[in-house]
Amino acid sequence: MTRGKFITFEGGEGAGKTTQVARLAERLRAGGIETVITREPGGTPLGESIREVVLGASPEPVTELLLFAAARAEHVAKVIRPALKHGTWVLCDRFIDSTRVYQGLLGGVPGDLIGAIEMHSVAPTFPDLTFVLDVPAEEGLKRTEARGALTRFDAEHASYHIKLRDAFRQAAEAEPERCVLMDGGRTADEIAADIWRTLSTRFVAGART
Ligand code: Z5A
Repeated sequence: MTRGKFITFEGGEGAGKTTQVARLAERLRAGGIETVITREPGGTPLGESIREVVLGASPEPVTELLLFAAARAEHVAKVIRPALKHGTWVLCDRFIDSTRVYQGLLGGVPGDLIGAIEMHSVAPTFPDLTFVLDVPAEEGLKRTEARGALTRFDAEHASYHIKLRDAFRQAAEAEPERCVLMDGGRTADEIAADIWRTLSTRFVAGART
């Protein structure tokens, strides 16, 4: 059985990750590729419980790191790895780059601690491809405000969102083989077409599309 592909979507609030995950899943399924959509924090019953706790409180960055890592370890072991082994493609809304950015680059948790935890909670199941959706902070905020129901992250002031955007760009630049920085300021249709083009180019040899 050919291993499925593991594709993650990253970016600041309102970048359009959830929208693009749904678009890509629809297209893959239409092409006969079994596809699972999942998200972080979450993805398992325990992970969803951790999501409620961590998004509802304001823990220290290191506490957040450990909570996100606990959710991720369960998610990788119980959902992502088995699906990939079965040949299913996995599309995940946020993953390791969110931790590297929010808890690491913005929260000040040392990168070597984050890396060590990844080795035990994720390795060797790293994403094959990561789309980092890049939108100006004010555009992302406008979108989340229009949608309502802000999280404590959304409610941070504008300067935080500018730093957040820069940090995601930095995270993408650190792993250019895996991460593709996408202009998320275009229409959802344009972004979806670009994602499909990139995916087709990357996986053309192994894809069953
Ligand atoms: N977090 C962390 O700190 N560390 C970690 O390791 C992990 C997470 C895994 C989870 O938030 C929070 O957890 C997150 C970081 C932290 N911070 N926040 N907030 P979440 O999952 O609840 O929220 P989110 O990931 O930011 O999702 P979001 O705000 O829903 O954004 P999105 O998924 O990128 O966007 P969307 O839902 O697709 O679109 C937002 C709105 O814009 C919606 O009304 C769309 O219809 C609209 N939209 C989408 N695309 C477009 C385009 N292209 N043009 C115009 N409008 C659009």
